[in-house]
Amino acid sequence: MMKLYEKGLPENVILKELDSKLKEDFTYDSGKIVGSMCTQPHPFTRQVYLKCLKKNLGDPGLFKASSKLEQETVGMLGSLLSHPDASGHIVSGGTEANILALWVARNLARNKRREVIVPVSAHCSLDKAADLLNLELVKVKLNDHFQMDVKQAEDAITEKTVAIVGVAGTTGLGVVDPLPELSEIALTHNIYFHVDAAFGGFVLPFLKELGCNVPDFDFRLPGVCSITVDPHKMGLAPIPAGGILFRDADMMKSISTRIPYLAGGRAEHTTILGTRSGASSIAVWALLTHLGRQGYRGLVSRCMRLTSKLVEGIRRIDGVCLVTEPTMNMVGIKSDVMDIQLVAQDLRRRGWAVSLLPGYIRVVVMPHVKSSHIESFLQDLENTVKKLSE
Ligand code: 0PR
Repeated sequence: MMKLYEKGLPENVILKELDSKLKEDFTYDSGKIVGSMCTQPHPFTRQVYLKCLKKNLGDPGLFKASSKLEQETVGMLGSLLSHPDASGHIVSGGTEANILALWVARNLARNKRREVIVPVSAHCSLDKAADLLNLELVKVKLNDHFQMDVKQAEDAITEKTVAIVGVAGTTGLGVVDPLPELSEIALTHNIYFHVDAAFGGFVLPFLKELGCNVPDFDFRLPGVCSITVDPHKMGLAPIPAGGILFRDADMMKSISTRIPYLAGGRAEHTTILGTRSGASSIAVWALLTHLGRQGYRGLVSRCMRLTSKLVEGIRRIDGVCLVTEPTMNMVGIKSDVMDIQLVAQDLRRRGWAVSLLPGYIRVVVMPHVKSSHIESFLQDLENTVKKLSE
């Protein structure tokens, strides 16, 4: 147990102790983190972040310029997702973004409606949102391509439905739901439609630019009301940096809280947090401006090349196979002949930080993953499979 000392310790002593205490953490440089959606932040963000440590977006009266930069950042994300006039915020992550989307959807419905239709593959942040907002998630089964089943989604609509949520890049497999069809259904039934592109929002636009066949998934779809898109995942921004974008600024009014004692009585919050990090949001602004479309396209292209390398390697190993052909830089590995849980356990023993989802191992080929890491992962996977088949 650690107590608060009466007299503090010198900085150098603390820094040394910190180095030793933090040794237990995995590091991105080690190449062993192959199951995370986060990555080493871009080095340029370090100086920007430090420069802006004091900025508080919760007080727009004091930090007017920072607030303007947040809106410029939202504009850049909006332009990435086919709607430069989108409104929204840089928030603490995909969880907060999803909660905000359902909060808006619930308040816009303003009646006895209580249900939100999501695929079973939806991220657990939506369970948190539902619990907080007193909503009920109606979980729809997946089709053979691990996407939300459109027919079942439509059948699930009742007079209680507040919203439909589709995912552009599922947590487990990076699958994109049939969003054009879901958008149509939402329009026909006049239901709020949210797209969780926390991961895919920084991948799909660039895959498209690289010539891949990517169906519409963003504000191009007329039914889409809001999108989650997280800079602290494939955007390479320091944690915490999520993004929530709304089609119309008016939508956010439904969750607006006036803060009468700030900014001459004009301050309004449309986020969950009050005091919130200007540094995070400004770091995203700087990074988007620095990397541009070209920078992100290069990043995505490299991650996809390494994903193909991983896929080829998995295909060569007897005993394991792909859950499905990857859509983005995320691969599900399963086995029809052995317990995949044991495979994951053995890989962990060998030092690999893989994620285990029901029935498969998830590998996310994030920008910190190098070709040599893929090679050594494949080697260990092969050794593990051999060992378990004996
Ligand atoms: N939406 C989707 C589709 C997600 O996959 C996630 C997180 C969220 C929303 C919530 O985002 P925040 O975690 O930013 O609130 N998915 C990651 C995952 O489950 C979260 C994560 C990230 C977990 C890095 C571990 C890790 O090392 O993988």
